[in-house]
Amino acid sequence: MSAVEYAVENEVAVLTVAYPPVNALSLAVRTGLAEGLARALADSGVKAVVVIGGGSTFIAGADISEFGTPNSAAEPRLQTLQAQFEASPKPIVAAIHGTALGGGLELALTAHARVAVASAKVGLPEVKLGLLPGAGGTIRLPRLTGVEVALEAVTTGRHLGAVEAERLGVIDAIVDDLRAGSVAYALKLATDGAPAPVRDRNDKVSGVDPKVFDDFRAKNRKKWRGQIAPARIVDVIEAATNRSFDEAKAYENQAFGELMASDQRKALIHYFFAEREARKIPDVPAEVKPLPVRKVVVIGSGLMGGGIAMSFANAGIAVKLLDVNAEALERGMAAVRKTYETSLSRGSISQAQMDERLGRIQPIGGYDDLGDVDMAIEAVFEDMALKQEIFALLDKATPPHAILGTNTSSLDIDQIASATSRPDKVIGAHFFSPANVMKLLEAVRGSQTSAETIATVMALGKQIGKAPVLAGNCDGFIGNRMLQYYTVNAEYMLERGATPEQIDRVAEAFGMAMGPLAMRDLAGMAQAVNVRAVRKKTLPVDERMPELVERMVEAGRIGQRSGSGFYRYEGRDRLPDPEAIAIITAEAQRQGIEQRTFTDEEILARLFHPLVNEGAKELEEGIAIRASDIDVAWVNGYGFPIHTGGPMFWGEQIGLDKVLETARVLGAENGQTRWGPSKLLERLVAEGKGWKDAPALIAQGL
Ligand code: TC6
Repeated sequence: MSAVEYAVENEVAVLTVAYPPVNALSLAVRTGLAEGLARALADSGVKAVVVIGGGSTFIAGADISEFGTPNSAAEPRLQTLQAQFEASPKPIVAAIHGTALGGGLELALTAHARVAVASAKVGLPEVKLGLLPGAGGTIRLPRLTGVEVALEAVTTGRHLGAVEAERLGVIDAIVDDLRAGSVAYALKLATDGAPAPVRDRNDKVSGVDPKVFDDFRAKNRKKWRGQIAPARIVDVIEAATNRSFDEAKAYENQAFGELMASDQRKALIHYFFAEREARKIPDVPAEVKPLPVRKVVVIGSGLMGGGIAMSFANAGIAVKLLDVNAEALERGMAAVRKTYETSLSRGSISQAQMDERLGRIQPIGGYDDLGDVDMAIEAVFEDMALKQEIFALLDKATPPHAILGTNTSSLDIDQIASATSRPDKVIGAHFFSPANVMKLLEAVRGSQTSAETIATVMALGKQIGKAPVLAGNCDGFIGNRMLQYYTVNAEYMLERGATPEQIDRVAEAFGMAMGPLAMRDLAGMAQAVNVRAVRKKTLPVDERMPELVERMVEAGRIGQRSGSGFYRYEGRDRLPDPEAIAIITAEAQRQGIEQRTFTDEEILARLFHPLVNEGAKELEEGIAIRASDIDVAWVNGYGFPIHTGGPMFWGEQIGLDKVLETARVLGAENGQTRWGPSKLLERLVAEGKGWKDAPALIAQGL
């Protein structure tokens, strides 16, 4: 069957793209469209053409899975098809529902007009794949919207709703009945005459002050740190204003080629598929259907509970926010309201949206009224006895089908589940703070968690806009288990002579929003001392916990809020502080550690290689299903730079042998039990293999 169906309706040829799931512009679709257009042009009974998507969407872009294969370069290429669209003597209308993204929108920009339903979205999200819109999007979009809108839209890759897109000139008309409305619109163009192709509309790209581009670059420099694509996008949009269309197009082709060949493009496309792959669980077959979740109860109205409640309310799911402490509940609801008010004042939500979302959150003071919930998520502090008590209450108060989730970040899921009569329905649902913002949802399976419970939480995660990842039940699960190696190692390096500025500068240049020591100052040190006191008791005998945080606290330097920690602060500015260095040096002397200098390269290795080594241990133990799941967790939960693809992808790119070498050094320095090399890593390096070979090696036994 052809990927594009041909029909004629009221003298209009309707080309329906039928290539699930998202009608991506594979060779089959491009061929079908070229053939359909040729047929329509040859058909004397046809006056105009409509291109529409079959199924749930218009064309969601180039076929990403085709990149780098012979098909992507085979004719008709997208640009050939676009030239045919623009040269068509019969007007062409793109009829848009669902999403018109990337190459899909770029194709629509070569139609004579674009008609959409109000729920449609359009955008050029290539930047998120490390690319730029290489099929003329960078130089056609500003011809419709003007340069400033195009700069913002293409460098962020943001989806524009149809109503906004109509106001900006991208969409020509919004209709209720897409097919009929587009056919009528196409016929009208055939009768009245079609507008000039977008490529020939020059008024919005003429006489643009070059300062606009310089200002935009300067404004975003920090935000784009480490990324290549956004700056190249600005270059090409600028070219659209000071070169002819064809010259600018040639420049766009060149820049697109450069980005296509870049490591960042590879990493970001790895990430795109990783996020989707993470939702597929090998022992949860597709036949296991998720249960519908219409109403949720969140237990605990602190920062975390409130954020979780907002995540559901924002996605249209009704929530009860339960706290037995009336005052805490009132404070929690006030905090939720305040967060919405901030969003309202920034213009990111409307008053109506705020009212609607707040209206979905119902504060309740006890367990009497939970007969209608499909899921509960407990978000109280980390105390096993308290959690067990709550789960026993939930087991009695919620209907038998309800899933019981815990937001614990460290406790044993099975022990929590043992307080209920439904351990198959108990699961970890670990959100990251602030939960209404952070995308990671770490689902944690206990030994009895059922396939249906897992399927439900993974689907629900996607529904509320999170990136769900399934972890096994161990201390720290996937993400926090790795985190200690990053933060603790920063302190080992301080003891050995690196400075806080140097460590943070290396981490930030790599792409972390904030280096580990500035982060420690921001989070505050007092709580870290308590956490460490507990952790110290479980450390293996060959390991010593650094005590710099303790020394800082003793000196009254408890972090940014106190004005000093590893740095001193003037307002929000962090400044190097000789006093902090003196404390570090004294502690190094006390421990008998000889200080030395570090190169940036060594700091980078010591900060990030241990993550990869620990990730490999998680694979060995079955805590993470695949290396790419760890990437998804670290990008969304810990701000690991997405343009590296995540720690595991990055580790493989730089060479697993290097990671192994660092693990050997750190094992010798810090204790083999936890810091020494993963067996899996050793095998992969010895056999010259990569993460894709890990499952087979693990199955054989390491
Ligand atoms: C471009 O156009 C460059 C042009 C330059 C000129 C050459 N290709 O996300 P979902 C698959 S670059 C191939 O779960 P949703 C996806 O892997 C492209 N496959 O669904 C998944 O497969 P699975 C610019 C694709 O409803 C399935 O479709 N375009 C593509 O939550 C469902 O995906 C973009 O960057 C694709 N382009 O969201 C858009 N897109 O079921 C990228 C999706 O086997 N796509 N798949 O796991 C998206 O943003 C979202 O997929 C969505 C649908 C909003 C279209």
